[in-house]
Parts: sequence; structure tokens; C-alpha cells
Amino acid sequence: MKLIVLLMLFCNVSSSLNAAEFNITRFGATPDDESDDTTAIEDALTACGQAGGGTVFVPSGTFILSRRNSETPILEVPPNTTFRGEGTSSILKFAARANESNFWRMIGAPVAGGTKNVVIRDLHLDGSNTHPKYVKGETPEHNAGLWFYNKKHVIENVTVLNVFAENFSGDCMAFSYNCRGITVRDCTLRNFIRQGIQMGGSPGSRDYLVTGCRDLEHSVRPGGSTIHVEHARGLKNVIIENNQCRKSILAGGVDGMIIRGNTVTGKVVGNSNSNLLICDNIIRSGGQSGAVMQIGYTKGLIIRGNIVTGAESNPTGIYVWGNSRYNDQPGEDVIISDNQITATEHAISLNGAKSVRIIGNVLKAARPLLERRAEGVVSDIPNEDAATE
Ligand SMILES: [Ca+2]
Repeated sequence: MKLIVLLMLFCNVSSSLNAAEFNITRFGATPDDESDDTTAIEDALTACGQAGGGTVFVPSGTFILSRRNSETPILEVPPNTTFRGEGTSSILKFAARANESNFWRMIGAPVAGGTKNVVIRDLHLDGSNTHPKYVKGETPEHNAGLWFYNKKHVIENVTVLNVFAENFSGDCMAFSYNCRGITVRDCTLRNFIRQGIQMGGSPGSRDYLVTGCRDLEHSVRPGGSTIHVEHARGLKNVIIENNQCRKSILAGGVDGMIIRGNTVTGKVVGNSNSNLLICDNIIRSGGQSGAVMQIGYTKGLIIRGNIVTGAESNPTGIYVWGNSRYNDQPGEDVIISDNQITATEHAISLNGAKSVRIIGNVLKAARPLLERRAEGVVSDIPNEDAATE
């Protein structure tokens, strides 16, 4: 204990000269053994917070983490902190009993006060999940790698860079209440039972960027999407760009969203967005049912320059819909242009849509355009190829 105090003092002194570094092994963390390292890493983060910020360093090796008694993040990253390792050799891993209980959340913001100016990088997070798929009541679906969520305090300016997160029975990474300015860049995901990257929000949440991320081949059955926005609650300005997704992108409830340049094996689905641009993506059906791209209740929608390829199971390429008894917003102010769409039945299907312009698409389908409950459709598809039902 004396040693730890001395080291903390040393770190405090050195922080006045340059950003202090807090190596978790100097706080008692031991790599590659059975001993639990939770307290040691907590102490390193606490010392960094008390110093006003700095770098908490995780050297190569496997360090074991366990849940405490609460549902809060196990490791709380204080403001002005870089939490970093050396890459995939720096492993933070849940104890095996994570498989038997819920609410293990590895890294997040302090419950008291939130956080800001945080970088999490060059780490390998392992949730130790051995459940092969989601089974209600059995799979601990709230065990996550990153979990940034705070009901009372703001979480601002968080960058996650080059993190490999795998084997989580819930989400690999999750951002929700009170998050602002979130960047997830060049991260790799594998074996999530729920979502790869889950984004939600609350009033005031804004400015999320997910780019350069991918999921590797899974040896469990993911129940969710590679990238997912749900319970957005007023979230504004989300960019999902240049990711490689083996599962779908599902994104709803956002005002101001760009889904651009992604390669998706699965679907692109979104409901109740406004001001949504979906462009330059390559979307190939993963064999699910329904349309390959399916966008509902959206005002202000541009779908441009995508390559959309359906399988036998996806009779429709792009489906724009709205105006139901649950939500009277039609798909409104829509431009569908310059896409290449291949589908067994309909390339483009409108159902509950208003003010739609369809131009310059290359369509390979039994019927290029199906219109139902649609008004104000301007299309360059010859009349004899369009159908109204
Ligand atoms: Ca250890």
C-alpha cells in the first residue's frame, strides 16, 4: 500500500511536467495469472483522475476483471484520460463466471459526474462469453465491453480507437444516455450475442461517428446487428461511414444521419429518422426475409449510389414506407437516385410515401417499381414497368 501511495505521489509530481502515465502493473495488476486485477486497475484510474488526467497504460498480457455489486461500469474512466494498451496483446478479460450473471459492463464513465476528453485505444476486451446464442432468461444480455451511459451527467468527447472487443453476451460497445461527441474508429468486433456497436441517446445526445470498424467471422450466433441505433430519444447527427458489417445496420430515431460507404452483408433498416442520407453503400442480402433496405416513417430521405443485391429470400430491394395506424408520418421528401438494385420481385417498393423522386437507377427485377398509397411520385421508370396496387 505504501508503495502505491508513493507511486501516486510520483505520478502527481511528474504530471506537472508532462501527462502522467499510470501503468496498471505498478498498482498491483499482474498479467497472465488467475489473480483478479479489478482493484489494481481501478486504483490506476482513480490515481489518474486525482492527477487531473493522464494515461492509464495496460501492458501486454491478460488481466482479469470481475463485476462488483452494482450495475455500473466496472472501470470508470475519469476526465482527460487516455486508457491504452499495446494493441491486441493487451487483454482485459472477464472472469469466467460472467457467464452466470448479468450487468457486467467492463469500461464506462464515472457514475458520479460523468466524463469528458477520454481516449480508449489499442486494447483487446474479452467478455469470456461461452453462450452460443441468445436464450431468454439464460444468456446475460447486459454484459458489455464499453458501456457509456449516465442518467444524470454528461459524457462528452470520447474516442475509441483500434479496440478489439469480442465474446460479449450483450453488446461489444454501447453508448446511450447523455453521450455527446462519440467517435468509434478502426475497431474490430467478434462474437456479440446482442449488438456489435449499440448507440442510443437522450435529449441533448449528439454527434456520433462510427468509421473504419468491422466484425470478424462469428463462432456464436449474433442476435443483432453489427451497428445498431435504438432508443435514440432525440439523438442528433450520427455518421456511420466506411464500415464492414457481416450483420446488418439498423438505425432509427435520429435527426440528421449519414450511412455512407459501408459494406454490409445483411440489411439496412431504419424507422422514424429525419434528414437521412444513405449513399455509396454495398449491401448484399444475408439471406434474411423482407427488403434488403427498408426505411420507414422518414421525412427527408436520400438513397443514392448504393449497390443493393437481394437473395431469393428478399423479394424487394429498397422499400420506403410509412403512414400506418401507429405513426402517421409517410416516407416523405424522398430521392432515390443512381442506385443499382437487383431483386427477385420489386426493385423499389413504396407503401405510404409522399413526394418521391426516382431517377437514374439501374434496376434488375421482375418489376422495377411498385407503388402503394403513394402520392407525388416523379419517376423516370417507364409507365409499363411500374405497378400500382
Ligand atoms: Ca492478474
